[in-house]
Amino acid sequence: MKLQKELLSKNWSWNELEEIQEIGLVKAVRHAYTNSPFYRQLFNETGLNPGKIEGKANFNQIPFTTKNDLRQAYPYGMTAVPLEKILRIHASSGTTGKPIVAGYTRTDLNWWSEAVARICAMAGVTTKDIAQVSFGYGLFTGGFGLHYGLEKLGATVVPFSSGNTERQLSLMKDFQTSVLVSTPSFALYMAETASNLGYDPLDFQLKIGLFGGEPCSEAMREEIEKKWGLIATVNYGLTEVVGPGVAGECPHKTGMHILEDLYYPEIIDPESGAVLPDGHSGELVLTPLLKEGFPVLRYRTGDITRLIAEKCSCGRNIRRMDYITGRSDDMIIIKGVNVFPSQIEEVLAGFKEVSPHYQLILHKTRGTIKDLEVQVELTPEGFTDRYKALEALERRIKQSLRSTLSLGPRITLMEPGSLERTTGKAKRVVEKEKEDI
Ligand code: DLL
Repeated sequence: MKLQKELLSKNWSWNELEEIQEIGLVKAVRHAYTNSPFYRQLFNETGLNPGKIEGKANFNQIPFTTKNDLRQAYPYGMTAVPLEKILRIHASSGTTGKPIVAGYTRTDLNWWSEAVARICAMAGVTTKDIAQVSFGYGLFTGGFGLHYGLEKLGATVVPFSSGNTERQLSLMKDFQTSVLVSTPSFALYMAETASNLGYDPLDFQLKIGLFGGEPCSEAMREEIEKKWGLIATVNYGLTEVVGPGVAGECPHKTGMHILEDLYYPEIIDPESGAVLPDGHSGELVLTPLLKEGFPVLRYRTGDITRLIAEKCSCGRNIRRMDYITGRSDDMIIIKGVNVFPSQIEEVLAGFKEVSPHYQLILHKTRGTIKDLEVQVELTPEGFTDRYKALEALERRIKQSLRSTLSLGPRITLMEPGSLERTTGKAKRVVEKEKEDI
């Protein structure tokens, strides 16, 4: 209980935060230059003197680090300590190319678990809670990251890992699990499965959802909250920076508080790289301040968001990041029109007849996208065998998408439950070459 109080009450004045960040940035640069082969080479090649970086004022002289840089450093080119000091390795899933390898020293594991504990406490988790971790345990940072954070907080942890939905549900009921830790799409899938198995999800003891690892639209959040009768909070993080434990919501749900004493956030224009002021939307760039094993400076996350500086009603001074509206690299260009999957999701959320389950099929001919198909599932209430009603719904969705995107994609309405569910991150975009159609 004492630790939870400490974690919750951890608040800084603006001046204190400023000082922590100024000192932290100088130390992070010094450590990276002195110990990371990658940064030594970067500073030497660009002729930038790391000793001249005095903090925020001239921090933007440091070139960005990209996913590609990390891939090229595979496996240990970013490691800034002797390998024997690395106690654990995680890696990004990396469907294409080499994965990104993240090595953690004992110090890293300590501050990381405390960071995650703070995110959990911020969402309202206490030592009295029983938390079921339904993220995969393995190279993915979600399972172990949340596990050690929750343990540090003092909650009771059920390390279930992902998959095996029926058994998850039965233990969740028997153990009186009060906190569900998963991707939002898996939380929704679990609720559906519970109903299909004849359980009423509202009979479970769930009170809080700690959801992360993928976007969660407001429609999806509402659906999860309604089905499970819990407060759904979202949290954000990425392997390259540490894993989960970068930012999370308090119960006011007005954006995710960034642990600014541990990470220095910047928002940049993804095209020009210019730093944008608070409130402007752009790509999030993060510099972890304490990272020892695998330091990164000005890492381009690819995630599009904005920083919110206004004080939150919870009293915390740290800034919030808004919900991710897309990734700079998930823009789809169809017939010269730029489309983000999140725009489509937002339009679909306006139709009560369709569920939050959707998939975008990019039909390609010799590598070029020729056609976009939006497959969307009807809700059980929206499902009907009246052809005319379905046709009219399809037309309304198409019109609405056309006015938002300037593009009228093909709409395919699917029966409830027909799109494939995953136990981890949902796959929203699927590419199909013509021969596959
Ligand atoms: O997903 C770390 C994590 C695990 C965060 C569990 C929260 C909970 P990666 O697999 O490296 O790490 O994927 C990182 O996932 O750059 C975002 O694009 C996306 N992402 C993560 N959290 C959110 C979120 C983990 N709350 C990538 N909202 C990031 C939207 C998210 N996107």
